[in-house]
Amino acid sequence: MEVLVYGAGALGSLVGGLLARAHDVTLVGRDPHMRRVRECGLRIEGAVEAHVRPRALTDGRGRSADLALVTTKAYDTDAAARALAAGEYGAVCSLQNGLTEERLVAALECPVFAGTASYGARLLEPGRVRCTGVGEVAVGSLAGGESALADRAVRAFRAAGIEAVAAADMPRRRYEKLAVNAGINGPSALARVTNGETVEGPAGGTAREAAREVARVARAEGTDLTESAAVEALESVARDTAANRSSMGEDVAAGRRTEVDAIYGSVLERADERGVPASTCRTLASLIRAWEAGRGLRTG
Ligand code: KPL
Repeated sequence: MEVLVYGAGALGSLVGGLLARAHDVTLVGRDPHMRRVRECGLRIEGAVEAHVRPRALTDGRGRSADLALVTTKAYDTDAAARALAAGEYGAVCSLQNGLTEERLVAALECPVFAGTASYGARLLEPGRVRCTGVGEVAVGSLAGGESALADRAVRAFRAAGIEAVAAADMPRRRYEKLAVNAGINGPSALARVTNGETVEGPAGGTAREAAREVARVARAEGTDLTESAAVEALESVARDTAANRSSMGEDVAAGRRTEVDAIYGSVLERADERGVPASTCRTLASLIRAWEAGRGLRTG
């Protein structure tokens, strides 16, 4: 199968690299990482080891593939959508944080799937990615239910040795992932602690309340996610990734823009539309946005 991975950061490089063990893979990312992959291949280390030679491009416009995976930061979704709209794909699947798929649907004519990936990944240096935890990729239709195309994507992941499931309950999974991100990412970035310390330490109450708020928003939107299920998912991810720093924690530590709008913005937009109180998510969003504004990282 031909697969294009748009956004060769840590997760995109790991998933794309693993897929390259069985498929014809094109990574789209930035130099110097792409240059090194072109020259020396991509080395995967840690929980899975491999050395693969995917195609590596810095411009992904006008390409074609059976499947495109979008793994950019959520704030780059519109740029990814524009580039993909200039090409031809059998299906597009997002593996991003936040509720980004609707923006892809608006820009693309091919089927768009939602995906979640619980593999841990860290980019060590150009051309080298570490797998910090073997997880699972879930692919499913945005509206829920079975889909032959999603099944095909799942078979492609499995053929490359990636744990993958077709998720008929994708609407619930998307909100569960959003609850985990809302619970871990903001508190861990503000307190500068690991995922485990976020949920088990003094910020644990804040993390759990943020996850519960997302569950209330999900239910107001017609998706059946209970508060206890959201908290259980939060605790389980925090346990499985206890020693890791969240992506927002890494962004803040590196002085980079965060995914605050895609994570908390998505929650607050829907909470406001439905009249659901979400004071914890609102506070976390305002603090992260204040941090970004103080560093000139916000445009609006
Ligand atoms: O997705 C994540 C992130 O860091 O962005 C996890 C590890 C699940 C924490 O929210």
